[in-house]
Amino acid sequence: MKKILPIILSSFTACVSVNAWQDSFESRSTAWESSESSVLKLVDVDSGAPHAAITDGAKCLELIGTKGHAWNQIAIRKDLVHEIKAATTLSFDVYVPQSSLPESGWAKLQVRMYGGQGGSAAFDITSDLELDLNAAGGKSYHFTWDYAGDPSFDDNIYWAHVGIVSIASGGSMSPIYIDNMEFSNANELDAHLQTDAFLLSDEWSLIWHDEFEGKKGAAPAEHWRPGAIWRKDGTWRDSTLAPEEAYLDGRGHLTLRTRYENGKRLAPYLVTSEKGTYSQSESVTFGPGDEGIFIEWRANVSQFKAHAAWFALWLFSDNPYAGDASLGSEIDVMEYVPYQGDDYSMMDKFNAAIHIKDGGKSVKPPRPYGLTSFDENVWNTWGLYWTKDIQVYYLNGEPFWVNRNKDYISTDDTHGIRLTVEIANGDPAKGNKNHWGHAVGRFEDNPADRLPSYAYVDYVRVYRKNSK
Ligand SMILES: [Ca+2]
Ligand SMILES: [Ca+2]
Repeated sequence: MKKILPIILSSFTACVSVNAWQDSFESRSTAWESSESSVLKLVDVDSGAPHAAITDGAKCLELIGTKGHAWNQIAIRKDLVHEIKAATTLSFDVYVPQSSLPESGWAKLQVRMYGGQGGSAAFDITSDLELDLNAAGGKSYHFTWDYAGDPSFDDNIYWAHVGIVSIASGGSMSPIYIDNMEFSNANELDAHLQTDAFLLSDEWSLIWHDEFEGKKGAAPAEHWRPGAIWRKDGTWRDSTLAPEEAYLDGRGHLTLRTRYENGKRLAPYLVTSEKGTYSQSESVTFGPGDEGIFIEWRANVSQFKAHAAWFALWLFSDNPYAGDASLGSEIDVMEYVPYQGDDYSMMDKFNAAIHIKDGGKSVKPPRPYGLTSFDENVWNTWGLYWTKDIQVYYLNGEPFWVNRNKDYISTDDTHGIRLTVEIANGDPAKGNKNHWGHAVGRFEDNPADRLPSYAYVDYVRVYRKNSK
């Protein structure tokens, strides 16, 4: 996770349904405005557009830079604030003839979005499309930008502009062609997935669950095994692994306690599988299978407030970081990282993400920092609907993230379930910040009202759609 700056989270509704906005540049005029150094035209093949430039209908938008500038703002629109606020993603098709590009160096198209309430912009973000100078004749591109996921994006705005800029290391870049522009909402969903009520149908069966019933103080069932064992020294990050800190409360809940005792930062870390540690017969693992699966956790973090610790509900495969989701992934359904600083609070937000490469790019919900707001004082239910094509992440029965990026959707069935507390002290050399970017200081310096901290789990349930 990147450094967290003071943020104002938008009042994002979990399940938004809007009609996608589309412009195919078919009408006589366009609301795109040229600059003093550009000319915009709606063109068809008869008026000189390359066939490949028209991807929808009969016309496209031709952008001509009239000056030889390496940097050229060639088009701007000022009337899309409603569409920008309602959607999460901007996409369009681009065609660039090779003759439009410099012979050497580099060239890119930059899309810029900025907006605010009053005179000055509250945010100003860009996304670049690198162009291939060596594509013989020319090349088609599809530009997609999940701008709502940019940490700086703010939808609490009254105006917004979208600009298209051409930038080349030398010479000019003209003409280029654009078609099939769309604002879409990545969270739009089929009606039957807009709540988790489909689980009640007889098409779904509960295939595995733990309700955490049992005597007060008892250890959880054996399928919850100590994890992070590969280090062989009983530690993980800055914690001492302490499976005995996970116990039943006698009222149907699993308690995960973390505390500072005898110089040790005790933290429980429970897994249903861990490659290299547990055999297949000792492991319980899941994946989308052929029909899809739904995994549900009910948890409570109202007593989990220790800075430098975090609690997570997640899945981890045998082979999570191959860079190929078909081989497995890390699926963080919720990570709660309590922190209250002078500038911002993380107390009522959780993180979700999918990782397929250690230290590599991850995908997150399309909102600033991938963080979702929730009521941290009550019980909440997190759910993951997972097929080979889509993952829908639910909070209290409503989607908070729809992931259709198949590059990150694991089709592998070796994912174990994890209920973990991890501890990482802030680094004094980096302003006492942990690797999440929060100035958490040291776990052991938490005041008495935050230590011990407790996370509670009411149940973990796994449903599978019945075979047809
Ligand atoms: Ca068109
Ligand atoms: Ca229970």
